[in-house]
Amino acid sequence: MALQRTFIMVKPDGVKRGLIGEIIKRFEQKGFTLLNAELMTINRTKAEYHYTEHKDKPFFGELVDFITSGPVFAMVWEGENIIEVSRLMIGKTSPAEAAPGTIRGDFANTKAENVIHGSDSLLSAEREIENFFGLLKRNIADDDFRYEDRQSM
Ligand code: IDP
Repeated sequence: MALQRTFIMVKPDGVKRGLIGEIIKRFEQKGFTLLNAELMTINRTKAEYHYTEHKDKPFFGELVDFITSGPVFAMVWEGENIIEVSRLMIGKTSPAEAAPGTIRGDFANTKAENVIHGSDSLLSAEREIENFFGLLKRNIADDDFRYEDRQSM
């Protein structure tokens, strides 16, 4: 088991549809710890850097247009094997393949506007957290206020 941090973002369609609370609820119920969160509208530079691995894909322009079209809810979550587990909770990219019970399986209708982003590796998580929150910004959650502590409250 490995304690990991990941970057999770409710995309503009998810924010507009009022899914922030539902998504936070699922991550909290799973026992993960929210370390930082902010509602923000990102510029094209931040969006292009975030999706840099897709810069040569035909849908890149459309993807950057979409992700900058309204506020996103950016979050840092921590938990055991959270990179792999959160990807399972999110579900496959395409709504036709996303299993019922996953976030995309339950809420997404299109491949482009699919409600939520989650880092796919430790390296991506580190890069994405830095892009959205910066290296120096302190985590909001206190080190001594973790899931384990809440169990006894
Ligand atoms: P992921 O979000 O499940 O990791 P990626 O393949 O990394 O999926 O793609 C990043 C995002 O790009 C997707 O979540 C989706 O919003 C968008 N995207 C992926 N494939 C397509 C496509 O074929 N058309 C339009 N948008 C796409």
